[in-house]
Amino acid sequence: PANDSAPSEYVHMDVKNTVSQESGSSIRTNSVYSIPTLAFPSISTADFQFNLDKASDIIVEKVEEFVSKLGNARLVLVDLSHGSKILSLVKAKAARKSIDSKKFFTFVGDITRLYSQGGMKCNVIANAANWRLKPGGGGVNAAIFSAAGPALETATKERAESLAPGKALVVPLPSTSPLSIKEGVTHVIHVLGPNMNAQRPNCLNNDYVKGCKVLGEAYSSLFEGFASILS
Ligand code: AR6
Repeated sequence: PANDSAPSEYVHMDVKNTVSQESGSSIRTNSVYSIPTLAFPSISTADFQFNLDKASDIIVEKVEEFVSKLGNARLVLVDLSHGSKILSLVKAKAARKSIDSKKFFTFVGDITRLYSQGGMKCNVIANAANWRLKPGGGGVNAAIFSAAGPALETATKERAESLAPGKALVVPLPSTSPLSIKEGVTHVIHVLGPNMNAQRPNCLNNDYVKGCKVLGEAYSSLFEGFASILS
């Protein structure tokens, strides 16, 4: 299969819905691809070196808490490779809960190319940001700022100068941004997670009591930010 969990299942599900709702011939109709969807990376687990097992517990807990409050909207955890440990952990743990697999699933792909390469339109994407809300630095932050072009930095600056750990910032993406034009992204939500990497600012020095609290707050802020776009 081309992907980690859902594609064939959810595409089949979408095809059925589309045909019954619209008697449409193409599966690439707007109704299918405009299901409000938040794609998010695993916050803090790469450059910020947060423990994957603990992070996966928090992701599943927060998804379970929010997914039922989001109407027909979907949450999708994204990572770059089929070997992603965080995707495997989250998939396994989510399967043991009664989380609706149409509303939450994992997906392998570049978060800046989910529609053009993965065929999955996600109107909102989350970024694992740095506290200065600056481009670069590697990881998903560098990829998103680069794909979005300078419009994202300008739109971000208009809203905030910095971000505290556990907080999220919703930024509407100008329609001139390549991420809007090519991928259908309307908003980027910057999230700052807890940092366990001594080479990065505000290192928590393995304090996982604090770290788990801050990571939980980060996902709550992210999902509340997504809900605010939907309402
Ligand atoms: N598409 C999807 N997932 C990705 C992509 C991508 N293009 N690139 C990385 N990931 P990280 P953090 C996954 O390090 O740990 C930056 O320098 C990656 O495999 O981006 O929160 C910022 O400026 C991992 O699962 O974020 C901050 O200083 C997840 O995204 C710092 O890193 C998060 O990895 C934040 O570190």
